[in-house]
Amino acid sequence: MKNLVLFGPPGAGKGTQATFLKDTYNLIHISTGDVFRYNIKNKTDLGILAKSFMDKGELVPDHVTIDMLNAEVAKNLDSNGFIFDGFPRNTLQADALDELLKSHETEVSAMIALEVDDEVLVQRLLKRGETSGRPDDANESVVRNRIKIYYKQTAILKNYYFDASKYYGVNGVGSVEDITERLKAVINNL
Ligand code: B4P
Repeated sequence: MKNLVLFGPPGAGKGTQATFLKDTYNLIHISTGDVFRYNIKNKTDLGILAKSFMDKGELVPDHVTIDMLNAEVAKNLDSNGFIFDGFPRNTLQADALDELLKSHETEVSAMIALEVDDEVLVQRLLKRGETSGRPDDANESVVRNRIKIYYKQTAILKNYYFDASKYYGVNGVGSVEDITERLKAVINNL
């Protein structure tokens, strides 16, 4: 199995790129943000809980996110592998992912990080907020809070995967097509 962690701050383009990579490599794309948004739209208990955190730009509690991720993986065990988009977001989630994959006799193949300056992130997210209807993109202070939480809790994961010789950084600024090519160059060499 090929299991890729697509990493980067909010608005780095993880979801955008995963859409292309999943077809190229025939992988299952799991976006924790998308699964939460689906549940919010359908007003499930999980969605109601997640919304109260997401609207403020905060992370949804770990046990909820990890249980949800486990369930998504369990649905697709016959696949070629996964693109994890938006997961893990802290070391507890990274440990949980290692454990989960180990229980299925596989592991993370690589973490590929999209590197984008903060001001570019803010502009991208506010632009999306003009049309997306996403409350977490609509307001500059919420967008900046998401970036702050990324540096406080998530960015540390770079070391986690670097120490395991699984970290690859990719320039995330440029056209969507150019960035896809940069990512493929990394994946093809794994
Ligand atoms: P996510 O859904 O993961 O969203 P994201 O950080 O906004 O996005 P991404 O990097 O995928 O950006 P995208 O391609 O969309 O998280 C949302 C919330 O869910 C979190 O704040 C948290 O509350 C919760 N959550 C999710 N996972 C969690 C977890 N594991 N634990 C706890 N809570 C969790 O791109 C952004 C914009 O940029 C788009 O408009 C796109 O069109 C544009 N763009 C992309 N590439 C571009 C390029 N090359 N040039 C110009 N614009 C570009």
